[in-house]
Amino acid sequence: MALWGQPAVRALRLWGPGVHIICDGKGGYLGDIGGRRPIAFSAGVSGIFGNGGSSKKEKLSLQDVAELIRARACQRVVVMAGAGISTPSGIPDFRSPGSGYYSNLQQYDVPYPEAIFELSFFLYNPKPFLSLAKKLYPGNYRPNVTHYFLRLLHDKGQLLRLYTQNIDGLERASGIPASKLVEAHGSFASATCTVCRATAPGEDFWADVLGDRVPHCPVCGGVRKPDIVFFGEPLPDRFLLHVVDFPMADLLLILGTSLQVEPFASLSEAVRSSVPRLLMNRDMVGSLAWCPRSRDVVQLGDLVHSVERLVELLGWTEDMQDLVQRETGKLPGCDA
Ligand code: CNA
Repeated sequence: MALWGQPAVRALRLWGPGVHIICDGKGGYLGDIGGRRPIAFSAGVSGIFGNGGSSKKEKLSLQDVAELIRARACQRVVVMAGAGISTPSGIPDFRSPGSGYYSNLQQYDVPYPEAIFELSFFLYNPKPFLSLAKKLYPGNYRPNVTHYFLRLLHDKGQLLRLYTQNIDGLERASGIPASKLVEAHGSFASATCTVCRATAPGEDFWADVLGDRVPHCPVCGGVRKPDIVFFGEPLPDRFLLHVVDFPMADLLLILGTSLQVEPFASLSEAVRSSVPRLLMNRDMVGSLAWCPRSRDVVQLGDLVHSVERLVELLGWTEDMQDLVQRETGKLPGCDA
């Protein structure tokens, strides 16, 4: 699927508000100030919402979005998710003041926050990353209402794809099939030797990490790194699915992300300008703040409350309760 050259999907995991994207005020990209051209998104398909560019449209509310989903006017929902969907499961995000990783660096022996996801630092001292990894061991945390809402969207046949920046595996744990997921920043499902590139299943990596050993390659002795995308590394090939998914989407949900990491963040601009974008986050972020569109809906505040409100408006509360009960019973260490 060589639609884009490798450099187009290099991970530019920016940690500050350093990306300045120029848009034309109608939701279209013109370029970015840094000279790095964002991915050229196609916006040609005309869908149920017309061509979107010029006609005046009513402002949408959360209730309107719920109605579009409930009436199945939106059947190809694309989701962009970030660390904020997993904070209610107990996994800290990066940027939340007080609880986020940035505020708690003293736990890790790193000279600056980015170091934990830098290959050169990992080769010098893999322990800080490995201790972070150990905390994310599958089974330590459980999916929460947001993960199960996305699973329900899939069960209803309306989830086109879930793009996540998270590396905690909770989307998989909620029962969303791998075919519906793009784990844009990789996962712990496999590991690769940093020297000879030999790959291994994630279980081998976990055995070492849980035993507080640095994982080494049995072939050449190099350090093994799980297939998590570090700064400057290419994103997984599946990320290229955005080229077909985003132009086809009829609704974009953006959940629990600061939209500060590229190229992921720019996907928020990749849906057609007529397509509603619903942001549910604690604060206003990214292109929805600096390049808003007429069909944007913003629901600020705690994600669990927002999702519960949406589920209620959808009339899916009972379905959710059934799903959560069924699924939590399947998770390890749960007697239900
Ligand atoms: P981030 O930059 O930390 O932003 C998280 C966003 O979510 C912020 O805007 C928060 O205000 C918001 N948020 C947090 N909790 C809630 C809540 N309960 N309700 C509403 N909003 C909330 O994280 P991003 O995902 O945007 O940044 C991308 C990085 C974070 C990726 O490279 C990830 O690999 C990395 N990360 C992942 C995890 C994980 O896998 N769970 C944890 C920490 C960091």
